[in-house]
Amino acid sequence: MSNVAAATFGLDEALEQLGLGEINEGTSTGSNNFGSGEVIESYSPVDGDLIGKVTTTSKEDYEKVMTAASQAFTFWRKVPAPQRGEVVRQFGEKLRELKEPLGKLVSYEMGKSYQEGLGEVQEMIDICDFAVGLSRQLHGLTMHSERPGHRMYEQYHPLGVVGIISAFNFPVAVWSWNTALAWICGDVCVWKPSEKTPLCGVACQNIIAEVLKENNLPEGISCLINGDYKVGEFMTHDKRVPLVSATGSIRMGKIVAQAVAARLGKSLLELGGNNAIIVTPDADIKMTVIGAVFGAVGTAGQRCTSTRRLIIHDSMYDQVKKALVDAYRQLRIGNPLDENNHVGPLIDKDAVKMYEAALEKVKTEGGNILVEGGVLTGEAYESGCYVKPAIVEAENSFDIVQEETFAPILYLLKYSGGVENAIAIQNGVVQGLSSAIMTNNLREAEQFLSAAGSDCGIANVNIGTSGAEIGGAFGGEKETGGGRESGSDAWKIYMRRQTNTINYTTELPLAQGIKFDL
Ligand code: UN1
Repeated sequence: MSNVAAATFGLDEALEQLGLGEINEGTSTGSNNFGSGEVIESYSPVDGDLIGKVTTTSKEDYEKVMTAASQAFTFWRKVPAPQRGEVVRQFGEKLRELKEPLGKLVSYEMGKSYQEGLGEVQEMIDICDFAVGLSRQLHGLTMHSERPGHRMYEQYHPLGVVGIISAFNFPVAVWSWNTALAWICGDVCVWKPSEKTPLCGVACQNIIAEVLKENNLPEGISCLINGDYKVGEFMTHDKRVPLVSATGSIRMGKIVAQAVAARLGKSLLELGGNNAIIVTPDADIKMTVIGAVFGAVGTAGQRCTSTRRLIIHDSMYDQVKKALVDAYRQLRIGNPLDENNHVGPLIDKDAVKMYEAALEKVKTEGGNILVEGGVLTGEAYESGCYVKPAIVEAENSFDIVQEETFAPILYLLKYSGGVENAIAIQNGVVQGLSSAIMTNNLREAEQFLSAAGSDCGIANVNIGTSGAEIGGAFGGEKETGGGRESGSDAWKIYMRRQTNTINYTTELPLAQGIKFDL
């Protein structure tokens, strides 16, 4: 960032507060990462400037990390869960103190608006609070034994080393969804953040490392590894990692799932979405427009939960179309740290190419461009990553509509007849993450939520597709991967269940009434 801009947005100070102050002069690995591999440079999509350099993890380094993590686990698993919760509480407190600088770094390195950067850190704070409460509740069931004088119950024990592979679009929150739960469950974590947002990874690692140090706890409870998919493969193929939690594309998820399954490990997958909002004749138009626009252009269309399709009843179609086009005219695109702007840049020039290719493709498939897209040029857009959010009238059957393009392109689809027709369109894609219906009609809403309704992991009424709260389980079906992170009982995947049967008599009766006398 230019010196003037850095001063305007307080970026240097933010980096300083996150322990990244010296980073421009050299490389940072984050504590407990022995990085001796190649160097990745992190360029900001906001202004194209180099923010810092991070050393990647070689196979040798990875072995050191795994030794530290495995040793830390033998200690951490014996710490009572509420005490582990206390450490997570302190981590949440540190995040409260550092919310602004971390939100700024997220915004500057990833490109989302500062408001959304702050929201992401808030999501981390929320999951810490949730995990603290949960640390006193990791309960199993008790059952009645069929044998006299026997007691049966189940309990949950920590799993071990949890591997986390996260994407650039939520460079800090998705890590914390996993770690906050894994830590209170007694696991230790090894994290490979996206190579597109490595400094966010180092910043988070610095924060938790300080909490661990203050509590005289082993550093290996939280480990960082850096690099591209090859570094991720160290974990997916490693038997010492019983659970790999991966967020990213469907393509990546299929590779991870197969590698982990080949060694009978567990994977938790949160992959692509192709999220739709159904707009019925009973929809509130104002709410629909706000929900759809935020869903489509928030994070420049790079959320897994971004709204990609609007399925509008033909009786409302022209009205909704007009309202959307009017709303898009008011969007301000520019530096995401400037709070006057609504939309920031895409993550990099490759993402811009994918956006352009998608717009070309939808035209050749017969789509009608309503709000023209395009790459912005000029001094304010010198990184080359700023694009105009586009709206296209299309058909659900178009190949490009069936794909998740990580960019602000909204497809308008029309339906007629009953809500079941809209639901069929909504379900007519391979992804199954988030979905929504805008309606004040109870019958339509309940039909959408019924077993014959939306097939997604998230189904909302009178709310857009993005912006889920941490209290619910987050994830989706079909090619979204089936995993659930964050709230509800998602914690169970981070633990192993053990069924215990205790005999307090002097006899040894066998189950199922089998006789076996000696
Ligand atoms: C993601 O895009 O991977 O529901 C996560 C949302 C956010 C999380 C998105 N709370 O939009």
